[in-house]
Order: sequence, then C-alpha cells, then structure tokens
Amino acid sequence: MTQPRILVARAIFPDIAQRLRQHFDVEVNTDDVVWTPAELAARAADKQGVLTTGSERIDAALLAAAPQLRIAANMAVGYNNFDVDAMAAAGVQGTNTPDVLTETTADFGFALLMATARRMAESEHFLRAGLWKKWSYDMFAGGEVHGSTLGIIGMGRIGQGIARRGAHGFGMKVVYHNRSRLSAALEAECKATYVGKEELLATADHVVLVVPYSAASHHTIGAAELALMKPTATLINIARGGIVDDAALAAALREGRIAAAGLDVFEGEPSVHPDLLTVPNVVLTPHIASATVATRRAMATLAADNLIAFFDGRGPLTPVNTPTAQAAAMRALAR
Ligand code: 8YV
Repeated sequence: MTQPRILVARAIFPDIAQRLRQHFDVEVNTDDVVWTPAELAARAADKQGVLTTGSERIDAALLAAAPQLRIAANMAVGYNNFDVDAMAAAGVQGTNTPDVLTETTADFGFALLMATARRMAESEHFLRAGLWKKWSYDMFAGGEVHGSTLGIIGMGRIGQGIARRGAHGFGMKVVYHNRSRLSAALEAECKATYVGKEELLATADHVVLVVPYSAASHHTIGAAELALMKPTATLINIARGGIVDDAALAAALREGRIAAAGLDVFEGEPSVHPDLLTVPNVVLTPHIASATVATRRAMATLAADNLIAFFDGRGPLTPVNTPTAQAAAMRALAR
C-alpha cells in the first residue's frame, strides 16, 4: 500500500521529520523559505497531509488546489491561518497544538510584562550606547509590578497561567475579561475577578492580551481603548498581530498617553510598524513566546502525532474543526 504524502511546510527538528518518514512519504521545506500562497499550493497539490506553521494559510484557494488534502496539522495553538469553515465544508481536518505551550508562553508573557514595566530594553540600549555616566534618583524609574493590578483580556489556558503567576508569585490583584466567565473554582484558583473590558482598561496597571485572533477581536485595542488606560499603564500583546492597532499604539506611546508596551506579535509581521521602531518605551520581540527548545519540540511532536493518529484511523488528537463526513469521504477517494 502506498504511504500518504505529507508536506512539512517549514523546516522542523530533523529527528521529528525522520519520525514522519517512518509513516509517510515526506517532503520537507528544509530551506525554510516562507512560500507564497501559489508556491504552497503547488507543493500541496499532490499531498494528503500538511504540517503548517502560523505562516501558511489554508483557505478555499489552497483547498481547491490540493484536492487530495485531508488534514492540516498546525504547529501552533492559534489557528487563524486556517479557514476552519472552508476546511470543514471541503472535508479537511484541522489540528493545533494546545496545552504543550501554555506554561512556556505564560512565562514569556510575564517576562515581557516585567521587562516593559521595569524598562529593561530601554535602559540596556542606554548602557550599550555608553550614555551611563552617573546614578540618578529617577533614572529609568518604571512602574511597580508586585502588588499592582494585572488586567488580562482573554482568559484561556495561557491567560490563566499569567493570572497564577501574577496573583501567587507577585501578589497582584488580577482582573480579567473574556467572552465567558471562568467557573468559580478556576476564578478562585487564579484569584481573578471578572470585569467588563472598560473597567479593566481603566483600572489595570498592566494589561495583557491573550485573545485568539478573529474578525471579532480585530483591533480589540485601538485609540478609544488606549484612551481609557491609565497614563502609567503598560500594554502587553502576546496574542496576535491585529489584536492591537499598532499605529494607534505607537502614537499613544509617543505622546505618553500610556507608559510603555511589550509586543511579541505585530500587524503584518515580520514587518513592524515603523513608528514602533522609533519610540523608546516599547519592548519588541520577534514572536518567540513559545520559543524554548523543549516546547518547540513538544509542539512539533504533537503536530506529527496528529498526522500519524489521523492516518492510522485513530482520529485527530487535538482537532479544531469537524469536517463533513461526506466531503471527507470524497477527499479520501480523490486521486
Ligand atoms: C508559534 C503561536 O510559534 O502557538 C501559537 O499560536 O503563536 C506560536 O507559538 C507560531 O504561531 C508559529 O507556528
């Protein structure tokens, strides 16, 4: 029996690619080029499975160009690069990598909060530039972290991880806003209080964004929301570019309408809004919140496990959609 053909759309750990080769006929993008949609479609045209990252879009055009495709396994917990409805209608399974990155990403969110509030990047640049000549009482005096109010927008697993760190580790008062309230037990465990978005923005010293990206969450933070925040507040985005209006944020930072921001994700990344590159009170990192060796290995392993389980007939481990049975059956027969 011929093995399913799998496309690994970006470079991954060589041993995980090797493991996939024990199950499948595998093509790996070993050069790690970010393909255009047309290049991705050309490579996926004869494949039954694809292992993607957030950089590859699986949409109606790709589905039409890859008639045999049955599963796209994303190496990410966020899957806004998938048109999940178009995939379900076309009979294509989508999977993601939840849980394995939760604590690592929460660690990074907290690190970015601390670096931002305590002005670590700005002061390091000052030192490297040879500008440190004397101690001053207010030199790089930032915002307090311990005992302050932490506002979390998006209280999924990562948001809860940040809440636990803030409440239990730093004695912070935690308020959160989410589409739905957590159970009383989870609220107690996270020591978190549910509030409306406006109240959160007006009262938090540090606002952390951890919402999934969708049309509904586009520009969750724009000029109007920034205007509600305290002038001493910090804003942290580890969710997705597009959750924040980056141009409005750069203006607010430049004019001192909020104190500082820490950003790991950007609208149109890897491009970064030029105004963000010139304001001093922002810490910028290149989408690395899940980037520890152990966690990236766990993400790649789970994506591979999803492909293996799916083609073994055990079903996907961490599905993000439910393909229609009839369309899925048609795809299974397509040659
Ligand atoms: C990934 C992420 O590194 O999991 C996510 O949703 O944003 C990151 O952990 C990135 O999406 C690459 O796939």
